[in-house]
Amino acid sequence: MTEELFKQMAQSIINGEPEEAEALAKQAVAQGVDPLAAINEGFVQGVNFVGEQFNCGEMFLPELVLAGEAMKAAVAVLEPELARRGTERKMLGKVVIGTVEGDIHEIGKTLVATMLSSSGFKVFDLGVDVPVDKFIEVAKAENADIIGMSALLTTTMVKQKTVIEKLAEAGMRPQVKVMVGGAPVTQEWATRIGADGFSPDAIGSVSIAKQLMGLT
Ligand code: B1M
Repeated sequence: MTEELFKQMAQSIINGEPEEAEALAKQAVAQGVDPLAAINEGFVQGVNFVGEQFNCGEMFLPELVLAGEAMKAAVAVLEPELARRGTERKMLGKVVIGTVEGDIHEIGKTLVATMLSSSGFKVFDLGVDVPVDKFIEVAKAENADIIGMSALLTTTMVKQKTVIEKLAEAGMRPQVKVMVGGAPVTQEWATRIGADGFSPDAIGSVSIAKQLMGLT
């Protein structure tokens, strides 16, 4: 029966139905289903599928956006339940993430943030058009392990370099690791600016973040 519920959960993400995802999450809570299992064996299966389909051109942007929203709706119901049960997921690390200054593209960044958070990272999402100093300020205040920066424009990706330079000036390197991404960003660019990790997609960002934490 739980297997069937997990399948429906994955399907609600694939169909991009935030209301259905929220209802299924509430149903799981009401039935006493382990919220961690609901996230990992239910919803995350759907988001992984959507990400893969998007990467191979079988699904498109609107589906991706809706899947992200559905995922957020489900996690919003399940996170408090995890905390209430005192079975909060093992926290893998703290990530401060945002889209760099001058850039308002938010979809990819939000997907990466959702994937990281669903995988057990504590994520501080600063949103879009994030000033250089804000990344550093929040990373310091929250004692973050990783700063993640998204950039979608060739004119704004240079801000990723500025943040890394300012982090070094603030004496926070190499303790605070840096992961970069976004459509124009490449491994070559990441290496050139001294970033510790790069991922071309949201799914890959989870393995990179785990690597940066020394977990794999
Ligand atoms: Co913009 N835009 N846009 N835009 N826009 C692009 C990026 C562009 C390539 C379109 C084009 O010309 N073909 C082009 C950039 C050209 C360039 O610099 N080389 C462009 C332009 C020019 C502009 C404006 C300047 C247009 C104008 O006003 N003249 C303007 C800039 C505004 C600004 O930011 N200051 C602009 C505005 C917009 C909208 C507001 C209309 C809208 C954004 C809406 C929103 O986000 N709420 C928008 C959109 C939707 C796009 C395209 C069509 C799609 C971007 C997207 O969401 N992709 C885009 C064309 C394209 O990329 N094909 C385009 C889907 C998303 C899931 O992918 O963000 O790449 P992506 O994220 C991926 C990976 O990159 C990776 O994982 C994600 C999931 O797999 N990833 C990371 C992302 N961040 C990561 C961080 C990580 C790791 C991985 O670690 C931290």
